[in-house]
This record gives sequence, structure tokens and C-alpha cells, in this order.
Amino acid sequence: MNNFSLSKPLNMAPTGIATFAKTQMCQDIRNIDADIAILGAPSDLAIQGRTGCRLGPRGIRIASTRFSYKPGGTYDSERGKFYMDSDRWTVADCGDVDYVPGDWVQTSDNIEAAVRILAEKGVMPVVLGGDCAIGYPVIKGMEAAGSFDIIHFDAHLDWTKPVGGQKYFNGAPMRNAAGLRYVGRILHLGVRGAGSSGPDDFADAKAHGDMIYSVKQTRAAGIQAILNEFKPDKKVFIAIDIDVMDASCARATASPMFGGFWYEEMADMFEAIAGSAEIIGITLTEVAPPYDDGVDTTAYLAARMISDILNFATKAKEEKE
Ligand SMILES: [Mn+2]
Repeated sequence: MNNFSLSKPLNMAPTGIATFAKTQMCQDIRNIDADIAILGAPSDLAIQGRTGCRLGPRGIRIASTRFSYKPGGTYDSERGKFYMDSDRWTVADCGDVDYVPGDWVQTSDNIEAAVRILAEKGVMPVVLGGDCAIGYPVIKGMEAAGSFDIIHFDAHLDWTKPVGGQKYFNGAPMRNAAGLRYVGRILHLGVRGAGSSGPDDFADAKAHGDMIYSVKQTRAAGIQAILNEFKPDKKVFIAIDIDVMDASCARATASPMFGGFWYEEMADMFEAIAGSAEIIGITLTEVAPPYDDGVDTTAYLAARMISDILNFATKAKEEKE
């Protein structure tokens, strides 16, 4: 979207409508024409602790206006490559899935239906949470993608058994996703410390074929060795809970956790994953802007990581062409 100017619009970060990376707005998801779709899932109806991540999509979008895509791509001086040539790749921001106050079932159905439309059209969804419970309807909506594995970055395993009869809460999206026929195994990275999942949850995940690495174990083994061992399916879905990051750089979340990953480790892991499998979708959950610092570090970190995954995923496709 162009800004008004008496000369050629410059479209700098603070101007324009704050779509993700200032990409085009898609007003009707049913008529989307893009490679990649940004979709907000602003719901924190299923969270156990403090709320606020219903404002995650908005916060991440504002932070993401520091990036934009241009013809020829953006140069990464460390890697010596240009990424996300806007003449080659189209990203459209589809706005948010409707959040129905007090009704997680209807909100969840809205999320699933929106992702289903994208998956059936072969558009890669990038879903901005929302609490981690949004992960299950998103992955359920990915049915048209065929079989795929999940790579799950989180301080928590998210394999908790139902609580008070509620199965679809933010502690269980991976347990629920594992029950879908087209979901293969799950590689969990960054799980650490005292959390919501108990020993039998870890045993259930392992029985499902999942592999689980803490931050320390991931660093010791190295991402490439882990991928060689895990042998991901041809397609992988990436699910990131922002609390996988160290609390010192991601405090704006429901459950900040110390001992997490640093940004550059994440970027290197995303690059390795993109080289090992086709990335078919992303969720980034639990960013709660009300708790962020004065420069929106957590939201910016989330936006930066999504941007990196898209860079590496599209570069891997270009290199195969
Ligand atoms: Mn978590």
C-alpha cells in the first residue's frame, strides 16, 4: 500500500498500515493469491496463567514494519545472499481470525476453517498467536498438506493431559496434534525446567516417536546432528512458543523461562531446518505485548524470527528450482 507523497513514496517503517512487514492486505481469504499468508489468531481464552497474548498479532505486526520486501530481495551481509525478492514471492496479510469472547470452541473453529482454506489453496500459513492452544486448530486445518512432522520450539512439552476435563487448552496442543492421522513425529527443542508436563507425559510423547531436547542438550548435540537423527518427513510444520527464548530477551509472555535460546541460535536452527525439509507452515504463540519493554523487544524478536524462517524457507525452494 502506497503512502501519500508529493514525490515517490519512500514507505519508511513508521508510515502506512501495519500489516506484517507492510505486505499487501488480503481482504477475503477465499480469494487469496499469494505464496505465504499471515493470519492472526488473537485468542488467549485457553491460557492457564496471565493473559495478554490476544494482543500478540497486533504487537508482532507493528514490530514487523521494520522489515519489508522489495524487488531483488534484502541482502544478508553475513550469508552473502539476497532473500525474499518481492518479484518472486508474494506475502499477503489476511488479518485476524475472529475471536469470540468467552467462546473458545467457536474461536477454535474459526482458526481451523481459515487455515483449511489456505492449506487447500497451497498457501503457506504463518499464524500469529494467541496462546499455544491455537496450535491444535491450526495443525488440524493443515490436513490438505498431507503427512508432515512438527518441529516444536518451546520451554514446555505441551503434552499435558486434560485439566478439569478440558482437552484443548494451552498445555496440550502437541498431545492433541499427535492424534491427527497426517501428523507424524514431533521434534521438541528447548524444553526445560519445571513445567506443566509430568514424567508420564514425556513417556507418552516418546512412545509416539517424538524426540525431546532441552536447550543444553540441543547446544551439546548441534542442530544438524539432531536433524540427522530425527530424519524429518519431507514436510515440516514449525511451532514456536516465544518462551523457548531466554526470559531476558522475551519477557512479554505468560510464562517467561530463563535458560532459553538466544536469537542467533534460533536463526541458525531455522536455516538448518529449511535445508532439511520443506517448511509448510508456522505458528508463533504466546507473545503478550502488555508485558513488553519500552522498545517492544519480545514482539520484535517474534517478527524477526518469522522473517528469518520465511527467508530460509523461500531460499531453500529457490535453490531447488
Ligand atoms: Mn511454553
